[in-house]
Amino acid sequence: MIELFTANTPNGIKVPIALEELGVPYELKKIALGSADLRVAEYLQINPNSKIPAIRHHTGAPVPVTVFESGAILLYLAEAYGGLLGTTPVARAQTLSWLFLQVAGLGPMMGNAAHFRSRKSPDPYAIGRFEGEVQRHFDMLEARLQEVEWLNGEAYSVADIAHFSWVRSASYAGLDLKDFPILHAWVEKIEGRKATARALARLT
Ligand SMILES: N[C@@H](CCC(=O)N[C@@H](CS)C(=O)NCC(=O)O)C(=O)O
Repeated sequence: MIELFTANTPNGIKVPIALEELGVPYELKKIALGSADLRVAEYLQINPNSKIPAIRHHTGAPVPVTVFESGAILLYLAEAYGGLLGTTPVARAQTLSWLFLQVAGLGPMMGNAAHFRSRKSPDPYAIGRFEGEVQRHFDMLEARLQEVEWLNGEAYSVADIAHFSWVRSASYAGLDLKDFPILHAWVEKIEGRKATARALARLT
């Protein structure tokens, strides 16, 4: 059994979407961001970084497997349940490349863009820097999806799930998804998947 600690945020929705796609049952533990839940000793054993998402996988072994960081969890689940990774070495390598790009690139850039945009005294340099980086990532994704249907070039994967979760919230970084028609259509296609709908419904 998998316990999933998460919330309805861009990083938080990635894991339930993947679990629903893989058909893996999970016990949802909704965490209120900013609450003490993230800092209690039991949670720090699961994620010492005090963030969502995290999982505790009761595998039957004496000690459960704990995983934190959304990218690590997606990779763990894809390997454990045999899906969403790509079947050929070429596709698998592309899945890893685009997955790592999202967690190291688009996620932090959008998070910082949103942070600086929401400050009472906005810093034009910081906003310009992070919005510019987000624009660059969106342009890169638009170009990639002009060439392939899914980011790994083979099939829907954890790389799509990771990017989808942030791209659908383009407005956080002052962008309008309608300015990226291919990316927009890709987001609508993922929103239309039954697994996505089930995951989002459980979180609201
Ligand atoms: N790099 C982490 C980022 C996780 C993260 O920033 N989570 C946010 C929500 S999207 C959070 O837990 N915020 C609560 C807090 O910082 O107190 C990942 O990809 O999992």
